[in-house]
Amino acid sequence: MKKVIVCGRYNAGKTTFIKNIDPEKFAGTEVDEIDLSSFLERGTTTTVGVEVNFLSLDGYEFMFMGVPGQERFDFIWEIAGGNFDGIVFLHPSHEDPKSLERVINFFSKLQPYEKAVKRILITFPDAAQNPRSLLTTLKNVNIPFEVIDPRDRSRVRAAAESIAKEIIAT
Ligand SMILES: Nc1nc2c(ncn2[C@@H]2O[C@H](COP(=O)(O)OP(=O)(O)OP(=O)(O)O)[C@@H](O)[C@H]2O)c(=O)[nH]1
Ligand SMILES: [Mg+2]
Repeated sequence: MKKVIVCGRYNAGKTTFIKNIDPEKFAGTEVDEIDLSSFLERGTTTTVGVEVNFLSLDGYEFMFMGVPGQERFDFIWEIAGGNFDGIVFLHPSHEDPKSLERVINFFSKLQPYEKAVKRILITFPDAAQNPRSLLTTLKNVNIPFEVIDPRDRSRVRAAAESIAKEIIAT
C-alpha cells in the first residue's frame, strides 16, 4: 500500500478533498466546533485525528492520509509522517503564505520527503483576494501546484489519480 499525506493549515479543505476521493470509503475524525466565548456550536467541524481514504489504480493500492490543520494537533503530523510516498499540501488562496511555508518546513525535515511525489493544491479559487506573496512562495518552494476547489469531486479524483500515477512511475 502506497501512502500519500494530505496536510495544510486549518480550514484549507483537507477533509473535503479526502472525502471526495471516494465518499463511500472515507473514514474521518471530525468533531463539531464550539465557539469558546458563547459555548454554542458553530455548525462547522474540525479534524482532530488522522482521516483516510483509499484509491486503487493500475493494480496498486493508495491510502490518502489527512492530518489535522490546527497547531494544537501538531503531534499527529509526526506520527503520520513516519513513512510516505507522496505528500499534498493544501493552501487556501486568500491565506498568509507563511502558513504554507510552515507546513512544508515541518514535513521537509522528515526522511521520506526527498523521494516523495509532491504537490501543492491552492484551494478557495472563489476567494476575493490573494496575497501577492503567494506567487513568490510558490516559486521559491519549487513544488508543482494547481488551483482546485476540493468540493469539485471530479477535479479531486483527477488530482488524486495524477499523484498516484506519478508515484507508480517513480
Ligand atoms: N468556498 C470554498 N469553500 C471551501 C473550499 N474548500 C473547502 N471549503 C469549505 O471550507 C470548510 C472547511 O473545509 P475542511 O475540508 O473541513 O477543511 P480542513 O482543512 O479539513 O480543516 P481542519 O480539519 O479544521 O484543519 C468546509 O465548509 C468546506 O466545504 C473552496 O475551495 N471554496
Ligand atoms: Mg479537516
